[in-house]
Amino acid sequence: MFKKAMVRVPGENFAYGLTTADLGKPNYQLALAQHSRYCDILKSCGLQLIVLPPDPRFPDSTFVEDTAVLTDCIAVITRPGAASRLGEEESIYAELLHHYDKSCIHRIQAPGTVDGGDICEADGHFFIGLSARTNLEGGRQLAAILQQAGYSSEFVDVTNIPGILHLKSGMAYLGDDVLVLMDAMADIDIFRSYQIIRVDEREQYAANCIRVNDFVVIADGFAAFEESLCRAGFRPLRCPMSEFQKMDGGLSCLSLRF
Ligand code: CIR
Repeated sequence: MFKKAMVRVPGENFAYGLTTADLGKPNYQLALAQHSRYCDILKSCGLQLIVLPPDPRFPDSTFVEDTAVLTDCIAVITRPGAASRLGEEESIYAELLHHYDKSCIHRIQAPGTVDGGDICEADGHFFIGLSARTNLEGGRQLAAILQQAGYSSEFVDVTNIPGILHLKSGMAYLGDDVLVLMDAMADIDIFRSYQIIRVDEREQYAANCIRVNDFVVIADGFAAFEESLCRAGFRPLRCPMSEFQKMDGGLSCLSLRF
């Protein structure tokens, strides 16, 4: 069960962040409205929200997930893999000091890089995506920190999977051994022991969803995926995400849940 989530309100320069999506420029007012809806949904799942103000130094800083990996007993402050995002993690570290004992907060060191979007936890086992943002050195540091804390992990190389920025752009863990996997990842051997909900290529963006206590928060507009979730016994809640999708962001990136 998650109790809290940390989010950061998008800043006015949000549209100047990094993106590869060819979906046009986001509308700031609509992004604020969608962010506010996202916060309301998390609250309706029972979470207490920690809402950080915009950080105009970093246009991508609303995507807080990339700055930390949180577990029940430790926090790992990452070292974001994009030069323009390096430094976002400092204010998250300062905030996490209110929630974790300082001795339980670890840090990825240079030359390692890790983006939280590459890390997918499945009940104490961590899939660590190696991507354009998370390098092998960063992955190894994270694996060692996790191992010391009693968690297991394994690497998933996603560098050659087209159309995804991070591991979790293409997958999610829903609990009870159920994985959501985009079509291009559904046959990776590492995932064979899980029950798989496969996301059709046309609905690929929907693969980034989040299990929050009794619900699964999904992006609005992906009817076939929503139907598969209901059939598998999950309770989906839809959130409009168009403006974040334009900046390569998904549902998981908008919060740190713990
Ligand atoms: C970036 O390129 O870093 C941001 N525009 C999007 C980050 C999305 N984060 C995530 O998937 N965890």
